[in-house]
Amino acid sequence: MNGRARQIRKGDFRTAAKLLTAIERGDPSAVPILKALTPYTGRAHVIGITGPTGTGKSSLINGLTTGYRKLKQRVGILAVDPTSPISGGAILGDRIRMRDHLTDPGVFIRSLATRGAPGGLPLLIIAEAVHLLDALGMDVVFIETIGVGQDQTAVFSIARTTVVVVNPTMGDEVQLLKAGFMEVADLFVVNKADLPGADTMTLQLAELSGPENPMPVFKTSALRHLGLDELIKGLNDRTRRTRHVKRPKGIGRR
Ligand SMILES: Nc1nc2c(ncn2[C@@H]2O[C@H](COP(=O)(O)OP(=O)(O)OP(=O)(O)O)[C@@H](O)[C@H]2O)c(=O)[nH]1
Ligand SMILES: [Mg+2]
Repeated sequence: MNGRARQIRKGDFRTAAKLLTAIERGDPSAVPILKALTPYTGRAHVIGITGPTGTGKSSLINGLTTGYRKLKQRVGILAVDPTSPISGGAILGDRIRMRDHLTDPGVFIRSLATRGAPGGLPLLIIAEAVHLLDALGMDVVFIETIGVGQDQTAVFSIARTTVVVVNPTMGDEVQLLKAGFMEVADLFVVNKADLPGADTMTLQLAELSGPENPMPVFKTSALRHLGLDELIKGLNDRTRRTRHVKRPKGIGRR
């Protein structure tokens, strides 16, 4: 096996970071390494976290990561920044909200910038980054994206579970449908449930998804650390139902 692929398999973050830079640039030198890693992928629970700007996606990932770490799970986080690559505003913001985990050797955080590409970050880059973090031994990989733009919908085909994060104050359910969130969601989270209106919003969402096959809706407050354990349980239940590949013992662990 290629030396760098071996390093990834051992869980080496520095090699992973370098390879991610190559992936972002579309550097063909990444291809043979990614190919060599293919047999070691398909094990991570890939979770897409999406929803309108400012609903608390990064805060939620931060809180969920704390929970997963307590369960001894390793966590990869890919923050996809569709709009403002160079200002660094969004990237810095995400880093601050995920600061609890910046020095944790069991958490790998990376922002993927579009570098001004129209239509957002190419899906292929996100797919390759997930492939890499999966082979790196991450048990859970979060992909944070904003909204459901035409070009971003496909991200949710990579994720095993897609979580749509909304807020109590957002009201109008028709807007959500129009925005296309219903189609991509596996479960909804009403975050900022410390604010009024969370119960109404939860009911509205449950009704919207239809009585036969109601969509799971979770209420959380990332700010006050409420409802996060229940959400993790909901996510894990999904993994049990959908997981088809088992991670052999000792692989990707440090
Ligand atoms: N009241 C309240 N505020 C929250 C909660 N979660 C996050 N916030 C606040 O909401 C704001 C946005 O949080 P982020 O986590 O950056 O939201 P985001 O969805 O990642 O934002 P973008 O990536 O810019 O779309 C911040 O000021 C958070 O402190 C919550 O549960 N309750
Ligand atoms: Mg964010």
